[in-house]
Amino acid sequence: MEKTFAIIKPDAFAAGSAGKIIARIYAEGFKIVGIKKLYMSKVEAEGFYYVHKERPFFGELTDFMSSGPCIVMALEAEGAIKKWRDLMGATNPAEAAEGTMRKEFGTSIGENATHGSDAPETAAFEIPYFFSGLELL
Ligand code: FUP
Repeated sequence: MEKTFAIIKPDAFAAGSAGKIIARIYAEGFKIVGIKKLYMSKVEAEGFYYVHKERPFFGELTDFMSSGPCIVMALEAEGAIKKWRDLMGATNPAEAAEGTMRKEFGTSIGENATHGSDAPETAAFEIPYFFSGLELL
């Protein structure tokens, strides 16, 4: 079983879409092994997205991620990383396939409703960034 890390971003949480997104996660067969609501600080968002620190959108991205509460999750399934990326859809909601989370709940490339780890090394950094071992029992 593989684990991935997911976020219901501040736009989707504020819009009241968290319940629908979590229902889809269960319907697709994931097990939620960790889940909590938190309100990231700017510094915490910068640490989470440090790989993007040289990108032009870094300031905007970390402002958005610290603009309101979100839900962070550790998800488990066979091939969880790709499975959740597929369910999320393309980064830009305008390009995301029908039925994906970003198509359904995202509004722009920045405010795109969900996050998911893109590789095993990323998941290995992202899960413990937010969850202790005890929270994943
Ligand atoms: P993804 O892996 O699909 O989340 O996309 P990236 O890792 O490329 O980007 C991380 C986040 O940065 C995106 F979810 C949204 C934001 N972003 C922008 O705001 N503008 C861009 O041009 C690209 C990404």
